[in-house]
Amino acid sequence: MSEKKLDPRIQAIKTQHTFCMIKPDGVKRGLVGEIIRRIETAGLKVVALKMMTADEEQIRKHYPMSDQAWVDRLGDKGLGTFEEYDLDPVEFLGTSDRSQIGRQVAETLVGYMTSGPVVCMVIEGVQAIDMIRKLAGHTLPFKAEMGTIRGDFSVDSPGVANVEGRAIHNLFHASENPVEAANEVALWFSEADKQKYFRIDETLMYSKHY
Ligand code: 3AN
Repeated sequence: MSEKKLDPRIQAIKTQHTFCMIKPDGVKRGLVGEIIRRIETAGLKVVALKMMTADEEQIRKHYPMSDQAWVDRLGDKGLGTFEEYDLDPVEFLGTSDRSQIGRQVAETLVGYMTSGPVVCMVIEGVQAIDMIRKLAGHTLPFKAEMGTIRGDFSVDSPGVANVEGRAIHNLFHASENPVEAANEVALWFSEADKQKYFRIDETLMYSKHY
């Protein structure tokens, strides 16, 4: 069976696109090459790539900051952290209101993500969204498994970050699901930015033609 005759649903799984980004701490620590190496050697294809310094407006679009449910979810995570460490959020953040804490955490994300250049990428491959999330590891560095980007190269905890009023420095962002991936790819790249090419190893890795 030739590639062209593949069922479109299967073709969509094989060529799934996801968005990922090396955050300013990853760039400043000289980890650009290492992170891209991990993505490529896993068998995933970089189809668009750029380095830029994002402005506030772009980051406010990247994180759904006008979505109250998203802000509240972030607030809940922050509150959960204070509970876990037996700390009083009012003492450190001046409030225990989930929405207010969510807003505060969201503002720290804007500051962090605009603090230096980032490297943005569109990655293509078999179940690329889940593959890149797996390579990234857990959001919180101290929980990220060894062997993942965040587990191997970052050490930070929300217990420290929230109290210090800053974002968690976790090096890398990756879209979580197909809706998020589609939105983020479209936010950071145009259709023309995405390249089509064959990798020499792709037939061997995920094709009948080996
Ligand atoms: P991810 O970036 O891994 O998809 P999300 O979507 O759960 O993680 O969270 C978005 C961002 O919010 C994270 N990148 C992180 O900077 C921040 N964040 C997540 N959990 C916490 C937390 N417990 N305390 C403070 N900030 C958090």
